[in-house]
Amino acid sequence: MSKSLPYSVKDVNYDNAKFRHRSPLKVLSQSMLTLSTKRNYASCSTGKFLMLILIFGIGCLLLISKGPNDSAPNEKGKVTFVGGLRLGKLLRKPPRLPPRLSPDEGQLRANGSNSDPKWAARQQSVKDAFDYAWSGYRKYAMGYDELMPISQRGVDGLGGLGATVVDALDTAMIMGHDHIVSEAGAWVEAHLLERISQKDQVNLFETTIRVLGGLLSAYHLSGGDNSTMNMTHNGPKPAVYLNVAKDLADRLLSAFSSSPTPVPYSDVILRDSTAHPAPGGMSSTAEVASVQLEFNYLSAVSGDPKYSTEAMKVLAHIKTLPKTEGLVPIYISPQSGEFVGENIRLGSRGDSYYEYLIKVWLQQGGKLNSNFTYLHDMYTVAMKGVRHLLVRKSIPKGLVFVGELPYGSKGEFSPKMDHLVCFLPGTLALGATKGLTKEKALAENLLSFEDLENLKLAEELAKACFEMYEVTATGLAPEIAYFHTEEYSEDGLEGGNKSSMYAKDIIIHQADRHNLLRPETVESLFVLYRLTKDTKYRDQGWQIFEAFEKYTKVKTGGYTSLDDVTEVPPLRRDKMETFFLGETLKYLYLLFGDDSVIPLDKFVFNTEAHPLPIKHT
Ligand code: DMJ
Repeated sequence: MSKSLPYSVKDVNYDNAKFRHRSPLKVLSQSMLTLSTKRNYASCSTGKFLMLILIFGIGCLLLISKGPNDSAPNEKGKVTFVGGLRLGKLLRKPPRLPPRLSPDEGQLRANGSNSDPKWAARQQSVKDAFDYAWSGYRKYAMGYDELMPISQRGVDGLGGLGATVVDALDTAMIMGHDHIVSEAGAWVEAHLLERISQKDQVNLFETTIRVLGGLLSAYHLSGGDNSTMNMTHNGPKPAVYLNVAKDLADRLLSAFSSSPTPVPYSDVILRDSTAHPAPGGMSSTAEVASVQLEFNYLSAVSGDPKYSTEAMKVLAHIKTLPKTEGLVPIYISPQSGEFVGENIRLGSRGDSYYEYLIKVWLQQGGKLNSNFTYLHDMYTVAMKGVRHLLVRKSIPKGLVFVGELPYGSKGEFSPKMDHLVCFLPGTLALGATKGLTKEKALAENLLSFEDLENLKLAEELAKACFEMYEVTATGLAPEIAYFHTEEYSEDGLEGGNKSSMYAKDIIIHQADRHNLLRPETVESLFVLYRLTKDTKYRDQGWQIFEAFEKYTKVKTGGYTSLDDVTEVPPLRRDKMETFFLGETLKYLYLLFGDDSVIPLDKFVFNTEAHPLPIKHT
């Protein structure tokens, strides 16, 4: 099937065709007619002389144009002229040029994936899946934190702030689901302030990344902050989102003010704005170091520096603590301000510490020699530490993975990789090119040795993350995988897809076979596709999406987590996590769509996939 031409090209062909078929005879007669209307002019002697020259010239041209070797029949048997002068050309007006796209617009359409019907259709499938997920939630669980799709009811697993509503809101805006923006926005406007003032205990980190982050993104995408990219005209005014965000953050600040050190407590009682440590007293390193994007942006748009000041003290404090080649233990004490234990990993409780080092630096303008350069330095050292201490290759097929050091760098290496670690390929690529395409960054000589190493590792790790899906019977990744190495092997714990060439490389323990609809791999595929333009990342994302559709979609509404991805049909759990709408489907939608939507050199995504604008300095 022939593709329809862009408007500008169609118009050029049309204009040229208009002049192509005028015969020389027609041209001559039209010229004489024109001359005859100018008799007065021809009656003076200069006029007669000019007219003679003109007639002589026309005669010569006609003779030349009828030479036998100088013509060729066109497809309709008429004569057109090849090589010789065409009389018509001399006498006609220049063709009217069609309207042209500006270079930027032209570029956008040329690269825009939505001009490719295959990816446009796939993007639409993700949009439909989001609608299906939302409809199930709205039907059985509206206002609860999460949907239990099998039991067809809601559950408050995150403190009762309607976390799915807020996590889903900006995804609906980005996808152009106006009715969902209206429903979710109306719920926020009608209920959220009241909920915040009445609820009991919430976790500082989870509430910041999902609820505060979701509100701030919704504020920006709906036109707040003088945003030029108003993505929606539905739902409440941006100021509504900002007011709720401020009220929530004011209460969350008690986690910082109650602590004797710059390290915040992990839990907040919303209704009386008090805070306390988690049972056991420790905070997770990732949790205390992954609230800064949100608090910084809130300070920027509210004009009140207190949010940013408190949050940034944590990172400035961690800068002073001893580390292992930039790597940090997963626990930190709000009482002493020191790290606790030696367990180093980029999975749970460690992951987004590393993510926010580079993203906060990017958010603040991404400049070396600024007040935030220390974050870039900490990130650079840490990634060098990852490459030196945590990266290994599996056997027999050589997948590159990131393991753990549960007893520090002097203890034994564990070839265990949480699915959560799959955020790292995306973060490594983003940190290397700073959101530019690899092609542009290379052409402008912007990549250091470290950047190139990190980019290479990003692509290798993305492969291991994808193979964690490919190796199972369902095509969905387990929560945790172990990798077969010279030192570590276990038999009989394969993923169930015998045709995978990595069946022997990846080991899945019985207790780790669940899938929570997590986003990290598709997040990295999205970032890598944007930055490298390698279409394999889109293909892999589509394969993962199809597996979600096949095995996690619940007939009565919503999607569910699974208990065992190594068996078909898989045992199901009964929970649709908020991040399936906030992150997983958003990243898939963006992966199949146009690069101009939320460009990576203008936005950073918080760790729950809520985009926040990069500060212009
Ligand atoms: C999300 O809440 C965030 O991405 C967080 O940083 C890690 N875990 C989940 C998704 O898996």
